[in-house]
Amino acid sequence: IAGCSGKTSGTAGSTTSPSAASSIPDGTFTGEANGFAGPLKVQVSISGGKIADVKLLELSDSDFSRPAVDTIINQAKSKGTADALDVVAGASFTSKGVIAAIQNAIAIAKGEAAPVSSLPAAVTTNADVVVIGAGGAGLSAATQAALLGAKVIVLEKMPIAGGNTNYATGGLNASETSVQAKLGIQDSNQSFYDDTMKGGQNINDPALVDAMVINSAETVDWLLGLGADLTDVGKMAGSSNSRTHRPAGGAAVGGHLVEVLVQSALDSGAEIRYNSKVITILKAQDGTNTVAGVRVQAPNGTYLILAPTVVLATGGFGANPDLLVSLKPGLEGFGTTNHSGATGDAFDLVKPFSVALVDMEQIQTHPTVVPVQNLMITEAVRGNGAIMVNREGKRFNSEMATRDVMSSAILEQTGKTAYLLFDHGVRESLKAIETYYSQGLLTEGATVSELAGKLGMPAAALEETITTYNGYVANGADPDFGRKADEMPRSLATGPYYAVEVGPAVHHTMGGVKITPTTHVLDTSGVPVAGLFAAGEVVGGVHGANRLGGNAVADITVFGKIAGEQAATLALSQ
Ligand code: MEZ
Repeated sequence: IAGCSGKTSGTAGSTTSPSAASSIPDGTFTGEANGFAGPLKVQVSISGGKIADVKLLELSDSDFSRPAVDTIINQAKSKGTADALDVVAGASFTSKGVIAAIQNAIAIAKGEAAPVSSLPAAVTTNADVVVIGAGGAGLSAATQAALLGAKVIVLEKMPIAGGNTNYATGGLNASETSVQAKLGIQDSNQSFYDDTMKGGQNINDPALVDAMVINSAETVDWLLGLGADLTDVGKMAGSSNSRTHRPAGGAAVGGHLVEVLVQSALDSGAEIRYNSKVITILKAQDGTNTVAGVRVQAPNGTYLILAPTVVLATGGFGANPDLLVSLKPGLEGFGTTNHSGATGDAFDLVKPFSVALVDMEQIQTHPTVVPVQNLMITEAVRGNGAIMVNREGKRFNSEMATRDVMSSAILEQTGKTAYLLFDHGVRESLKAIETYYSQGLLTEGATVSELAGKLGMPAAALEETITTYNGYVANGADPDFGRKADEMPRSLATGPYYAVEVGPAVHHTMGGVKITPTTHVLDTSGVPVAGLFAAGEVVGGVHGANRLGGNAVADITVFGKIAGEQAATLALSQ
């Protein structure tokens, strides 16, 4: 993908005193990111804690992209925030680029990203632990390693932290947790393990699944201790019990966790360097398969960090269409929910260490993604009661089927998309829906028949579908598709009604480097590469052939924390 090279930077302008209205200080800040063809630079003026003005300073993309840039800039000015800016149909790379540049300027304003002028000079330095990637896994590793006393440097090629974790919405799966106990939810580690293996078609690495499950409750407590809110627990597809933890009211989990983890990493002493791409993992000169640090490309030059341990937390490759299609040709033409940096850089980085890769061809599509705009509608909407209908106004599958099954079922419908449909009761049950509403993604009708008219669907058929479904909710059984009673938490009886057209898009790459349950990276002979650890989507084997919704956030936080612990312990013992 053009525009994903990480060649980004940001520069600070003048600042004045912080505004009382918000944590964003007033002033003018320059943010940069890559568009489709190259750099994109914007100047953002903050007044009263809100975006007052955005000026385009540089655009390498063709003039053809200018309308998309103007649309995003106008949205930012009218909303006054860089949140929930809507990617422009047909110009997604340029749109994502300009959104990233505005976010970069805001991150610089808040002191969360370093402007170019303050980046450390491009000289060789030392660390105990180098973490590659500031997504959820990298930030968890950095926090834990720094809490244990290690000198930690996190290197992030993008201008902002978070990676795909920024888009994680539905929640974090964990069993036998203190939160579940408080809410009176019955669950067990055995059930979480069985569901994960079944969802992954039993090709998962059982030892990794076991480690994720066994450590999940403790990791939830760790995150709560760092200040996270995981007090709402819902049920997601493929899970036998309610175990998906998220902030109160069903708000999106990812952005919240990124905020908490960036703060925790910094508070515990870790340093985060943005716009800093690792181009080589250094190998010890004694002939052993041992890491010795990294070579970094930053806007101010190329330099080395010498370190006895490296944690790979670079994420997956869901935004690398060439690699995706080479592994799974059927994905030609599919969109992706991933951020533009998810290009699978790690696989080149680890080649000199003969690292073993597993399950590379196992790539998941998420079934409910808005076509063209590639915006994911969280599975939690179905978990909280939505149904799916085709263009004929009929249900066609249990909406709580796993993502592989649901994606295939949608592709069999007329037009290869379907409609996710719910009522006002479902909307009120899940705060995440407010984002979709404010983005203008939802078609609304005061009645089922009005909604059908707007969708061009036969009204009588849609009314019959909803009446029949509401009867199944009342009886606690779905004879048509076997949706279970506790998967139908509410009837669809309170107008207005809402619908959004959705179809499958690439979401998660289940394959990656092979690790032990303690996150040591293994070579092709099954021997650990000394000093090399990995966590998160860069790892293969945890999810088998299909990841369950909510298991990514469990994976990144559980194994990120373990990787930080292992790397720090090894580095400090030397
Ligand atoms: O784990 C996920 O990918 C997830 C929960 C996505 C979502 O639908 O919200």
